[in-house]
Amino acid sequence: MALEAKPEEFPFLEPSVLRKAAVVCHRNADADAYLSAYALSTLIGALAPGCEVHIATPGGMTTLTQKLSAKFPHRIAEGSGGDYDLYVAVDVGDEELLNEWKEKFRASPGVKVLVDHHPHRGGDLYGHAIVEEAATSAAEVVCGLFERKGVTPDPQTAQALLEAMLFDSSHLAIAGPSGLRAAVKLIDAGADLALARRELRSEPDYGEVLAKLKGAQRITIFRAGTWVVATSHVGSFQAHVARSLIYLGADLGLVGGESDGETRVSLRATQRLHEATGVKLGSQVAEEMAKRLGGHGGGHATAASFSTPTAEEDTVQATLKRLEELLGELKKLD
Ligand SMILES: [Mn+2]
Repeated sequence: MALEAKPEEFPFLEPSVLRKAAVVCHRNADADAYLSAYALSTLIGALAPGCEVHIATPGGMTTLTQKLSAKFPHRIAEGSGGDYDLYVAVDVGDEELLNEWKEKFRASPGVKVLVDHHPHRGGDLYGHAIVEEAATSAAEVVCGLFERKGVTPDPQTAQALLEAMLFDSSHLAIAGPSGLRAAVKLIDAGADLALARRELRSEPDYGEVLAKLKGAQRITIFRAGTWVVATSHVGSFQAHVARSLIYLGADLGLVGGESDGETRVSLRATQRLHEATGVKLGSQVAEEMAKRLGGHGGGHATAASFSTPTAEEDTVQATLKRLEELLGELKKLD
């Protein structure tokens, strides 16, 4: 079990001996992961000026992140060469999402820190964990670290953090008081809100549009009491389609898909459903299903996913059974 660390003790080793650090994002880095890593790199640079910092993006980045990384460029770690004194995993959630870096963490004698807003599920991979589940982005946790270390982010870093925060908080719509306060501080530090909004806008991705429209065509509707549950299946973009089901008005969306012999299921729920029923999709559905069917998964109360080698149809049926345990009988609508 990682120690719940005191943020003011970051980076948990004497800055003067810190020569090389790696900040590692979750697989297919999103804007929150990459830009939080970018900001952590400046923080490490401010605390340990001689330190060389690499960012690692196992399995690459999303299209939007690629665009943002051109504006916030950073040295990217190549392959698995070299060892580091300090490893910081950021926005990772499930440690499986570190890909080959998980083994690198294990094998290295360096200091390993987790900075995250996803719940940390034990394990001994990290020596120190700075986790704030109430934060709506990893960037918000990183902002707190800057503050606790008495470092003011430079305008470019403030911009990166604000964009990460907007990206992960539906443009602050779901941010809490501390997220809003952090956003204002970043603006005071030189970040431009209008620019951040513009830069997060991306060209529609044809594959994503197609997946969402096909997903809508294939909807099956269930009711559990007054709750509306919608399911669908697509080969990719399951998370986007699940979110679309919520936009269309479902209280809970479940989207399955099979690729490379693996079934992926994404789940989304409204805040209203979570508050009224107490159901947490991450711990009570995604993690539970991964345990029952083999595989891995997790997430937040209203957004979660899992993958399993079990066939898609069996997986979806078993997940609907699990939802019945939590919400009551599901009646299929014709
Ligand atoms: Mn995040």
